Amino acid sequence: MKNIKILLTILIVISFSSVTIAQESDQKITLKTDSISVLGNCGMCKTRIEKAAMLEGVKTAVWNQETKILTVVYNPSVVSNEVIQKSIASVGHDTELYKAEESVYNQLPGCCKYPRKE
Ligand SMILES: [Cu+2]
Repeated sequence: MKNIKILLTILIVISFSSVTIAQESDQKITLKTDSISVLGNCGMCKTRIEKAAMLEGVKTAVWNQETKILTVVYNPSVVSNEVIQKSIASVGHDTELYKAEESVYNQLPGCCKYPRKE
């Protein structure tokens, strides 16, 4: 009988903790994940692009050198896809929505001068 009581207590504790976990994952659903096409060449570009994308409200930003796709996880109530793209364009990298200024692009190191679409 005592064993059953202990078992019941354990079950109750487990069900309470799973409710807490469910609530936490509900909060995570408010984060958005977007894939953005960003032009660049090398590892230096990757560092520059990801740094520019890490604005307030951005949880993770990972740029794939092969596919030229940036995957961002962000809180849409703090920052937007457009603002992130503008920030990346401002450091010299063309995104699907914004082109970098010619003068900024020209200041990139030689290895980072990716072929631009016209
Ligand atoms: Cu580069």
